[in-house]
Amino acid sequence: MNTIVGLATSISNSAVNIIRISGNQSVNIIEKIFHTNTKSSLNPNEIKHGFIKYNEEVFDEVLVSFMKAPKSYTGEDVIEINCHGGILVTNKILNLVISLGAKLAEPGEFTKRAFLNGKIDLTKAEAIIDLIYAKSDLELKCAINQTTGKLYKKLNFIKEKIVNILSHVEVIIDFEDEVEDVYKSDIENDIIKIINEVQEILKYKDQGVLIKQGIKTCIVGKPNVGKSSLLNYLCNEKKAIVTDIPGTTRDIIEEKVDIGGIILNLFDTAGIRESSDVVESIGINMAKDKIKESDLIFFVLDLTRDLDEEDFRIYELIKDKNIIFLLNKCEEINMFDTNEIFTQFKNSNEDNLAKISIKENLGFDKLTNLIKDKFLLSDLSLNTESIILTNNRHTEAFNNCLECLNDSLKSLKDLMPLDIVSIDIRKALKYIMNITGEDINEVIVDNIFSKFCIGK
Ligand SMILES: Nc1nc2c(ncn2[C@@H]2O[C@H](COP(=O)(O)OP(=O)(O)OP(=O)(O)O)[C@@H](O)[C@H]2O)c(=O)[nH]1
Ligand SMILES: [Mg+2]
Repeated sequence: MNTIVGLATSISNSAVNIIRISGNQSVNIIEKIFHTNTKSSLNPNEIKHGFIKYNEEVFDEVLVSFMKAPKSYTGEDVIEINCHGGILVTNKILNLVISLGAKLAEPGEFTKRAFLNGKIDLTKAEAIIDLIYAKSDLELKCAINQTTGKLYKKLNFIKEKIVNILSHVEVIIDFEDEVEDVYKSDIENDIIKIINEVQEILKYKDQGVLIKQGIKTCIVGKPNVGKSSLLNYLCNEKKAIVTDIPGTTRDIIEEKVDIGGIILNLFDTAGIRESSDVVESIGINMAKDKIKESDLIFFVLDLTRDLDEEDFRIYELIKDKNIIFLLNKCEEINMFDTNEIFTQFKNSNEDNLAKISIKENLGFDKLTNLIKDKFLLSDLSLNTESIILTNNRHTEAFNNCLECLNDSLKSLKDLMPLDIVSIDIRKALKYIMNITGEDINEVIVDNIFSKFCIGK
């Protein structure tokens, strides 16, 4: 494999930049350009002070470290040059290293080499991408769990169990006619145990998707209840126009916000009412479409006005969705109370309702808890023991594995020949090995690493 070079830090004017070189030419290249006053050469796991110099030109004063193969991130000889963080100086050193034979690294190429050299499995590599791009505490927690190898250990455990079942099945295949039912029932029990393990891992898959992609949340209500004020409050910025004129918002305004470590993809919509205004009506129809594709609806009601037909009509549009009722402007004189809400809107209850005041910053802790409870995220934020699948590739493979295990169990119960049973168990094993990258095609590997940033 050729030697690669990349910038491990971002290219901007900063205190320090780190240029990383990996491959069997790294030491050769650095020896040509690194000059130090000390007599000893660059030893593994040591940082040395000196200058980058070539053809009498001094490029920069630097610190250089050396990690010798296989004890490095990539498993190859790795050199890191800590240079000053100027864009020009960094680029000059980078180009110098390239001119001496290194190739500019592709995005993710360092980590891909770590994987190909057996330093990490694919789940850890993917966790590193997730860690870099995590947008919320919960997402970060899931990624860290995965980098520590929790998922990998579980996968190995399942793999071992499946291999055991498979050898058991194959040993008795040849003697099938004489095999006593007790052996078959042993196999059946073992398969059931693995099915339970896989189901346990898949338990929080929906939460995983929400943690990674955010909860699509549509703010809905009649005009002037405070929908845009809510969006602005939650994203801590004046993104949407707020006025006391009903019908202010027309377009849908989208913002990502973090509420208590959970990401919401928030949509502010036009207040829904009968309107003869062409532009407003288009906005209202867009709001109705957005409702359909949302995971959660914030139904905003205005406590300073009586409930009316407009509120009831909107409820008809959203009643089958996941709703949180937000009774806004609670710091003012309230024209109705929660009991009236419970009477008028049949899906409402204490667990999906909060009185809030955007003006006085009231009720938002309750709102955070309601969201967590609704999506079973409260347990997860406390319980770091659970494996939460946030990666679609893993979820899909586990689902396929489960299907194969169920098929094998069915064949066994239907008294099918054992080689049929073993085909499905083999397939299940393949899916597990697919997740760790032990059995995976090259195109998928390239695709995974292309999502990395440059220099990682
Ligand atoms: N007293 C009080 N007024 C509020 C509160 N939240 C919002 N308002 C006011 O309510 C009015 C309407 O706010 P908006 O956020 O524009 O309402 P909207 O629901 O987006 O209205 P449309 O875009 O017309 O559908 C503004 O005058 C806000 O200042 C609150 O908590 N208390
Ligand atoms: Mg608005």
